[in-house]
Amino acid sequence: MRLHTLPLGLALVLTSGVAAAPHVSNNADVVVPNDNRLHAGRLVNGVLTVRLQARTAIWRPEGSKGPIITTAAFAVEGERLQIPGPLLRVPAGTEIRATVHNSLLQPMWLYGMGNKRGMADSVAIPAGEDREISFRASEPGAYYYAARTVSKSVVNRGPHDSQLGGLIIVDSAGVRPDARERFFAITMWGSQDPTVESGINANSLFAFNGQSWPRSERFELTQGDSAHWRFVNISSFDHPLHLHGFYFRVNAKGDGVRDTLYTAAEQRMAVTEYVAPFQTVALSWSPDRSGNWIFHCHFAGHIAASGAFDADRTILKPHASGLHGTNEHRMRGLVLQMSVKPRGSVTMAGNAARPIRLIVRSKTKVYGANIGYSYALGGTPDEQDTTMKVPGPVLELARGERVAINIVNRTHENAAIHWHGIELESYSDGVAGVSGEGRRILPMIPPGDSLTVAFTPPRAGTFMYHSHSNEFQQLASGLYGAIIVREPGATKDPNERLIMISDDGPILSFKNPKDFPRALVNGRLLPDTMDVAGGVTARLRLINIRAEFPSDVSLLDGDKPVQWRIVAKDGMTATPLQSSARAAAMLIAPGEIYDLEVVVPPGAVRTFRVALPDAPPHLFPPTLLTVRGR
Ligand SMILES: [Cu+2]
Repeated sequence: MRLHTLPLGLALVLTSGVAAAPHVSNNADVVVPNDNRLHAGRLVNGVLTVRLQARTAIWRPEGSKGPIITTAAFAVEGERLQIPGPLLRVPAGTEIRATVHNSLLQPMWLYGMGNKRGMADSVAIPAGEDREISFRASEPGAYYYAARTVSKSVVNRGPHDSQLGGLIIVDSAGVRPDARERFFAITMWGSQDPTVESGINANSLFAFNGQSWPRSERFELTQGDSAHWRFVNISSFDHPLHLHGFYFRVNAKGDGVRDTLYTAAEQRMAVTEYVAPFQTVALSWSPDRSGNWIFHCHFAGHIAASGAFDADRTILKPHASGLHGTNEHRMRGLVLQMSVKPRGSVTMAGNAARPIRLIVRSKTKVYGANIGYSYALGGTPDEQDTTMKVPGPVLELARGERVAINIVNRTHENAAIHWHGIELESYSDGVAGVSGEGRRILPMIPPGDSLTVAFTPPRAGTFMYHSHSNEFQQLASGLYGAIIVREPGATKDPNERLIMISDDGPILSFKNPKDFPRALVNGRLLPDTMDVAGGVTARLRLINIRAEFPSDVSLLDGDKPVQWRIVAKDGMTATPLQSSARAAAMLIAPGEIYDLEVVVPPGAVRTFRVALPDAPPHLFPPTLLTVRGR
């Protein structure tokens, strides 16, 4: 089963929330965020006994200053409610005997507690009643339980039901669990607000373990440590999870029914991993550089600052929402911060660096009435071009050659640039208020100002740069470009081509998915024909930097996918298993990068198709690029 969110899904989720009757709570229960370090219940002689209860309470995912949300959640009976719900963690083979009490005013359907696991099991619990559930946790892995009341589907749950769920972690029998391993539930709360243009209630937000940035958990690591993180996505949305500065290894992936632990040959390295609703993923990574770093969802709306959805996008004036008037990055939602202490002395690279001047501009009435942005290289004719053309210039870098990039902000608001996928020093990483260490923290670049950052790319491959400020608007409206790092002395391969997928302007409203921006390919809705040498291997460097949407991409002969090979993912050389020839059709999420090899015979014509997943083509026309073998 493939589950996506999608624009359509979003509309559905928010709509299903409107009809939800508010549950009235008799007590002043306040939810406790659950960091999933302590498990619930009593384990005796291979049986875990636990009593759970669903109630309604107040949730403050951003602490005492943020939104006050009333929602249903789970508790250990008689204790305070938790988001996510109490952790059930047992060795494989354990029998779990749960008594679940439904203290809500509606009947509840509970999923994931049963021998079949995931959506395959459900139990109905009438309002005010108990059910006893017994099942065996037979297979090691990460799973979930999740419930719905007024929502028709547990996958597309409305706001009131959206926090009804928790993690089930099954450890291998006889193996001492790794105490360093951490577990994260991803949840979302959101509802409609028909009085604002975006249609989204300004309190809508996403959370890791019940907390939204800047309240989400902070991690202290030391250079050379390793972190082992499992994510269980019990939100109705997909999330491309992105790590700054380092690669992570993907160790396991699951769907709630089965958790597949990868063999050494199946493990893969990435900086962005796409997690569909009710999927699970196990990642590990090791910081070999010190400083502050973030791990976040690459959907701009899932880390959007308060006020971002309904900002005025027509006037070149910083508005009053607080989006721009700060030296910090006012993200919110799915962001974790890690601070890595140096081990021993820190050696910084020298100052000799190739200078690059990168200018950031903005202009009104580029996307209809709305502002457009673009990058231009200083000293090139593009600097005089005021059409705000996209993508930005390709930055051609050499492995091991230090570059010093002077970022010149000629826009009307703060600027910050992230060098996505590059293993660099923290300060240069581009997250204002976070990147850097000690007292040397990267600031925002205010309008009219400039800042120089330097880094030495250690790896040849395809990467990108993009805005890390007001992303919900700036990513969809022009601030992105490719980085190609080559081996020292290597010249451009005549058979390589760049395919960059982006947005044709900002998302103004979620009310009508038909109004969503379409996908641009290399800055065009109707891209020029791309000629490649016939009969020889061409390398396609494919990047998705849409703000909010994954893309189904395929290379078609007529309507049938041809074969291609994935030779790199996120700039890292692919494993032998990844790079075997396969049908040329896959999903690429925002923040993902693939290098693909394909052969187009002489005289043959292929179509590179970029479509919104699971969306009817007559409402969401795909963007088509003709590729011709010469
Ligand atoms: Cu997300």
